[in-house]
Amino acid sequence: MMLLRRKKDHHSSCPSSEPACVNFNVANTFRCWLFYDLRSVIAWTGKTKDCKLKMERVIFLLIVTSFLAVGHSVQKEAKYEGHQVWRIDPPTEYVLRAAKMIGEIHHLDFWKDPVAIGRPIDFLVAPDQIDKVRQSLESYGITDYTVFIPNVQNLIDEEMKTTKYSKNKVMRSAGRSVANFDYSVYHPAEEVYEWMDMVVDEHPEMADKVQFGITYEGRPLYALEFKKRASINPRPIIFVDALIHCREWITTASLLFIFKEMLRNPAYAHMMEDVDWYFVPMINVDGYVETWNGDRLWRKTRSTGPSSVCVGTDGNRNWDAFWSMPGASPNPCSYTYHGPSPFSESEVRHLAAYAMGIGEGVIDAFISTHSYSQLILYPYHHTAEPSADDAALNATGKLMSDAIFEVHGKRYVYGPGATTIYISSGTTTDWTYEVAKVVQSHTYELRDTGTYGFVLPAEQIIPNGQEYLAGLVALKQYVVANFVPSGSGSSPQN
Ligand code: 0X9
Ligand code: ZN
Repeated sequence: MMLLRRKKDHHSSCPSSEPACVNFNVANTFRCWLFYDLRSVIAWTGKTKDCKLKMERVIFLLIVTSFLAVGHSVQKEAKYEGHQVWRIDPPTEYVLRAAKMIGEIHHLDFWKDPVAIGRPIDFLVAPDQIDKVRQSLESYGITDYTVFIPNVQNLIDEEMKTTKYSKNKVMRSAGRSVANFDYSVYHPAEEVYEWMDMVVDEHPEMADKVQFGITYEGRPLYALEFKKRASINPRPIIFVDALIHCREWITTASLLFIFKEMLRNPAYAHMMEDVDWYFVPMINVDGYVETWNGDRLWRKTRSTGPSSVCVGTDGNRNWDAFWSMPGASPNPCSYTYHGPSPFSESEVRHLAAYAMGIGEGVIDAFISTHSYSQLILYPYHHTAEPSADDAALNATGKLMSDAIFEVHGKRYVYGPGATTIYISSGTTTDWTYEVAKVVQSHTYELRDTGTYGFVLPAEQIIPNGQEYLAGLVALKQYVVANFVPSGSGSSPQN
């Protein structure tokens, strides 16, 4: 075993000649363990019988905990070993319907839902499902499908390599500032919290951190409010959220970059100058912690009902707007479970109350950030009927999509959620539109279109942030040009 191998150069780190029993402790013993073999350590500490017994007990504990730790990390790291993402390009309605049925039979995690003829369908297949799903597809005569991502675990491993999570915390925190924060890697929840603190510390003239609630597991929910105090009032308000689906890491990462640009890059000073911003970087914090420490592909909240065998509710099906209508599942084990009641989820309920506290019809635009597929979706999501503001929403969709295209040539398709992708009910932006009366309510689906899906390489954070920022600049210009001070005319037309 590697740990027991003697390393000549490090002898000095262990007490050598006549150590007193009182000198040894767990940390010291473990350090010595790295450089000495077990027998040497016992011999070193075993000068008295009493001392030897103590030492043996410590070593036993160390062995047990080491095995537990190794077992745990192996299990965690290997969770998606052999999992594949398969793609079908449905050529007919029949294949589309068959894919939906197969999804239900095998409880598949659709990364891209069956939507329309010619629109790719992506779904995750576990190793033990490969044969069964293949047989199901073949029984429906579907032989034309591709293994789009051959091993999801490889993507997760690559992603982990680029994070700085494993580095020493003290080193990572040293010299931290908004300017030198590393925007090109993903950051765990505690670092996002730290980033928020740095923002308010460094920009007291315009930034406030507001706790608007707590998560199911008791973590604080924070928003950053940016209001340039010296500027004219009232000004338009844009509200941006991220991470209601916690596996969509790019949502938070790109927005940290965007707000840094808006705070520090003179070219974007007008963003803070002309508009008040509300920014919620992590809604589903509990789920986000789970994606870092357990299941990288967790999507839902972490709540459990008293009678439920499955954990979590889909935060984007839990809003009190057309709740439990088609496009949401009553099954607690489903990826789109709508929860036991509207706003059952602490995170969703608090976010809604916070947004409503700003005022009905007061917020000029609300963006809920998701990934992936490169889409700008606006209400309605629960029905294919167009909303009363369809034309205005379509116009801003086009403005934003065109602006995004200019940056790196990425196409973001825009349109009503229900007809552009699929029907879903109880969503954030149907609620912000219908209940909070925010006309310009949009759901962004960031990069990519499926090559990496939810496990987007960190090197794409900044490019994706740059194009999303261009979309926000276009939206901000529209909002400023059409601004009518609150309560007088900026609510939906219905
Ligand atoms: O299904 C969702 O909640 C969103 N897609 S995701 O892959 N990020 O989960 C899309 C919701 C937007 N609206 C409609 N589905 N109509
Ligand atoms: Zn999502």
